[in-house]
Amino acid sequence: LMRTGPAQQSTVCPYACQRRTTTANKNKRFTDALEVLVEYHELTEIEGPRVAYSRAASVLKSLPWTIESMGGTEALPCVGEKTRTLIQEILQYGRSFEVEKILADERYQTLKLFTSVFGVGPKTADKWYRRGLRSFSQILADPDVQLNRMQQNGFLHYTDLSRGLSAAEARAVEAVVGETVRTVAPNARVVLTGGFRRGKEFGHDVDFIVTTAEPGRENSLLPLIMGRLEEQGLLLFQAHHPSTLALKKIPCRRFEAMDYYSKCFLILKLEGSRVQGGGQAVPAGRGWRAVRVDLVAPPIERFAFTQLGWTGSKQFERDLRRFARVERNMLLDNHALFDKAKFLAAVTEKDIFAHLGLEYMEPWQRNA
Ligand code: TTP
Ligand code: MN
Ligand code: MN
Ligand code: MN
Repeated sequence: LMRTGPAQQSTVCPYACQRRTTTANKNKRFTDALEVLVEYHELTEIEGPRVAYSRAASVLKSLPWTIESMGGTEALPCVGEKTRTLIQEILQYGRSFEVEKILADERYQTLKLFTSVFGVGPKTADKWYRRGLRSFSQILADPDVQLNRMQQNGFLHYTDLSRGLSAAEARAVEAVVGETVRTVAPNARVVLTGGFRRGKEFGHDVDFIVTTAEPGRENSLLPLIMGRLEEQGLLLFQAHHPSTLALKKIPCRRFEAMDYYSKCFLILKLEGSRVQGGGQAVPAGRGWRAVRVDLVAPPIERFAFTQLGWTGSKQFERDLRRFARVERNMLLDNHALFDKAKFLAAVTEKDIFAHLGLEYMEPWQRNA
C-alpha cells in the first residue's frame, strides 16, 4: 500500500529552512509522540537523541500528506530506524510503548511540572528532584529552597501563565504595547514576532521587536516602555537585560543561543475588556489576567537579523544556522550573517534568504 508516492518524497528537503511548514500538521499523532521523546531528552540534557528526534518531528510536520503506512518512510530525510519503529508502533497499536513509559515516569512528570514554572530551567528542576521534592507545595514549604525573583513571580502567576494565550489575547497585548510605545517614543516602531507572527493560534507568551531610527536610542527604549507600563499599573514583573552588543566583536565562531541585544522578559496585566470576544480566559470577578511578554530592542541596521532570529520556530532557526554553516560556509546568528570575514548587510529578511541562496519562506511557513 504505497500511499506516499516516491515522487512526493523526493521533494522533502533535509533542512527545515528549505521546507514550507504551516501550522496545519497532518502527522500530529506521530509528532506528539516524538515531542515527548524530545522533551524527555531535553529535560535529562541528553543532546544526541534530542537533535535526532526534533529533526524527525520537523520533517513529519512538513509533509503535505498523512503517513498511513510504512511504505516510503525510509526515503524521508532525518527519519531514522528509531523513529520508523515508533511510527510503525503507532500505526499498528495506536500508541508507542517507549512514549507511554516516559509519560508514566515519575522523574519525567516531576521535571516537566517544575519547568512549567516561569524562571525554572532543567538544572533547577533536577536539583529539586534530587532533593526529593515532588510537588509545588513541597518546594514552597522547603526552608532550604531559595527562589529568585523570577521564580517567585512564576509561582505567584502560575495559573494564568500556564494557561497560555490565544491569538485574540495576543492582539490585545499588541494594542497595549503599541499604545505604550507611541506614548513614550512616538518615532519608535514595534512589530510582533515569535509564534504569533508565524500564525499560531496559541502561545506561551507574546514577543515584540522595538526599534528606532535614531542610532544608540534603542538602548533607552525598553526602560521608557517599562516605566510607562508601571505608571499604568500594568507591569507585574520585569527582568531587563541591557545590551552587551559590541558590533566590532562579531563574528564569533561559537554558536550563541542568547543574543546581545537589550531585551526584557515581562509579566503584564491584560484587562479582559481589551480582549475581543469578552476575554473568556480572564478569571471571573477579577477582570484581568497575567501574560508573559518579551521585548527586544536591536539597533535598526540589525533589525532584519533580529526579526529572522526571533520569529522561530526554534527548529527552523537551528536548521537555518546549520544550513548556513554546513552548506554555505557562512555564519548566521541573531546579529549578523558573515561570509568568511565579510559582513553581509540586510534590510529585510528576504535579503538574508537571498544571501544564503534559499527560497524565501513566509513567517507562517516556518512552523518547523
Ligand atoms: P519563544 O517565545 O520562546 O517561542 P515561540 O514564540 O516560538 O513559541 P511560544 O512562545 O508559543 O512558546 O521564542 C521566540 C523566538 O525567539 C525563538 O526562535 C527563540 C528566539 N529567542 C532568541 O533568539 N533570543 C532570546 O533571547 C529569546 C528569549 C528568544
Ligand atoms: Mn513566544
Ligand atoms: Mn516557548
Ligand atoms: Mn518569548
